[in-house]
Amino acid sequence: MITIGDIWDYTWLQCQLSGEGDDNPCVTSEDAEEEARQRSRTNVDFIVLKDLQVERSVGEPWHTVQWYDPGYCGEEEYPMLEGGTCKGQNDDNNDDGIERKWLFTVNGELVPTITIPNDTAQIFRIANVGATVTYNLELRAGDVLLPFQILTNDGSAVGQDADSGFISDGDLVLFPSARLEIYLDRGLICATLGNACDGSDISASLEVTKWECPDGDPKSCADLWPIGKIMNINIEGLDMSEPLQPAGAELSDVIADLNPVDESPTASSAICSDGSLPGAVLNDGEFRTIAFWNGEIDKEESFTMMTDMTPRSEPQAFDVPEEMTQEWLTANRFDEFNHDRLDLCIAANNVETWVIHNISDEFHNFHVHQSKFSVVEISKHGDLTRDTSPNVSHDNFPIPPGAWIKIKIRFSNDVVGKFVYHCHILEHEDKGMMSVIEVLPNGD
Ligand SMILES: [Cu+2]
Repeated sequence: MITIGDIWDYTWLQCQLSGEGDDNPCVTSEDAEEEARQRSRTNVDFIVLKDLQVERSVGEPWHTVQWYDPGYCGEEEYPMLEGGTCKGQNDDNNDDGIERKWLFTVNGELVPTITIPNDTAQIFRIANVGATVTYNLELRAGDVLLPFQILTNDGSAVGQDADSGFISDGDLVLFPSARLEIYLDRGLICATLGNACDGSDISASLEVTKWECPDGDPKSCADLWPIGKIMNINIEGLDMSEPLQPAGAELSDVIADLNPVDESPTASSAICSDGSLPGAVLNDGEFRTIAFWNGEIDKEESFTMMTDMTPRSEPQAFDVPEEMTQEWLTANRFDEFNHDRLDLCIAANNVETWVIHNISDEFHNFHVHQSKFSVVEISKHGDLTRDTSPNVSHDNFPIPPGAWIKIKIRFSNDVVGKFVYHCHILEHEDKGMMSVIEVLPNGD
């Protein structure tokens, strides 16, 4: 994983030190000294999640499998993890003479232990760098879910300040490529543990857990992944008397960018690289339409992403494929990624609004290169830890089956050229849920 900059570039505990920003600057030198002291007592660690499917003939070296198999743990609904691999895969008594392991690594290790020293707070920078698996993570101490504060998702600060931090003890749902940064506050954990917090060490863990589809049926919305512990977290000497230390984070200026003042959309005189004209400029209230679809019901599953450049002001009825117009389907449906095909061509120097439908029967997560976006409306959300306030910018966003989201995204002259937008589940994007956008230079 590559990281740029420093967590304290956009996060603080009580106030921002000199030169860091102006959301909440430290006022006195004492404040600044205390802030520096608190930061020195805050560990910042990465949690890099990467799963691997490997196999070998008995006695041969391990190698990764050629074809990824969601059922690699077996056909149980929720196979259990044991020691970071599927339960039972540690026994090498397979009928076909091939040993298999599905490794759920954390920082390259199986079930590593991290210790949070006494008198220390903790920031975890979590990333799902796997290709396909979606993680739903929980922090647990035995049966108790531990609370944490979400600082950022996908590198963008979640709207909050020291008084109104986004506290959660729930699901950390990370689709492929998703990142979350969370803050573990010893006081907050102690408040949750109550009498158990008597100054002795707490054995906590990071667990992959089940997750709920919007309709409550776990099998209805996505592939099912193995569940169980993937990391031990030893919190030393947790003591009730330790104070709360909520953290803050600075909202990115991307959002301010999405709300231009005194600016009218402008057309470009440039021509798209396939010779066509760029899409019409969107007027107030208008949007373009994108849809994820898993192909026709009576055919083999395919992975398709369709884009309609036509400005519209009413969402189309996309609940079932039959309701799509036949001409639009014929013109737009694809079954594999084609990097030569241009799906969307627009002029830069505009804020675009897109409505993205998931008309398939499983989750997809929307991702676009070059620019973050804000989600301004969502039809139904499900059980996802995502701040959907329009003040938060996103890099990828999960869309439940049957749902749609409305996003706003600014394309400046800094991002002209061709790039892609896609579902970030590797199998899906490779098989066609990926489209090419061209942004044409426009004005100055
Ligand atoms: Cu997908």
